[in-house]
Amino acid sequence: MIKRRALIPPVYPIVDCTLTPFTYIEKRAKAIIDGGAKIIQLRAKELSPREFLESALIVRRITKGKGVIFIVNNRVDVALLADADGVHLGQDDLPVKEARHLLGNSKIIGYSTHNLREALNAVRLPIEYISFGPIFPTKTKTDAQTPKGLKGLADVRKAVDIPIVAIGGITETNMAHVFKEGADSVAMISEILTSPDISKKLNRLITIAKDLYTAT
Ligand code: TZP
Repeated sequence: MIKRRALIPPVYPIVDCTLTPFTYIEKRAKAIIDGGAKIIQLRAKELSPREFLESALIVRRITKGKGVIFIVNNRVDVALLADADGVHLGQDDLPVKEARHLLGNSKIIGYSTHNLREALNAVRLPIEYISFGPIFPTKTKTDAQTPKGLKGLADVRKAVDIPIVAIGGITETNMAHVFKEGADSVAMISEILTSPDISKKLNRLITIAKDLYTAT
């Protein structure tokens, strides 16, 4: 049994609004939560700020009191207004220190990294976890960098002790390899959102992760 860092649950579903029409956000998020997710991120690159906030308020409502961590992608303002549990910041979003200043210490901040240099820089920042990827090719993020592979992940794992959420092309079939190379959590978009039964899919992913990992 491999040990993992406990703060970020091992399966990290992302509701991405390019794959989820605005009117389906509640249904999809509910299915994810019914499937047993303990964390959920809302990613809405293409929604207007107003629609993003509206969606975030919906996800907050359905996660509230259920022990599900709710993370807003990119936008500190939306995270604050929706009382999310945290924000996930990209390299071009508000700088982490300024975001921490606005969010206070009780909120979670995750930070995207794509190579060893970014990961090493990230560990000095006031964040709870890094994401690293893309691990494998992905169609979901059109401007994604070259896949870093399992070797890229293993190199980062050796270099940093912060929780790593691996992302990019992760599936039910390859997730075991990703955990084996040191990820604490696997973030998935298309594998979950294109599934004909999202709750069952989540349930299966969580069971697989549990068999592989024990929390530390
Ligand atoms: N960041 C790096 S790859 C990616 C993001 C947001 C997209 C991951 O989507 P999928 O469908 O799980 O490959």
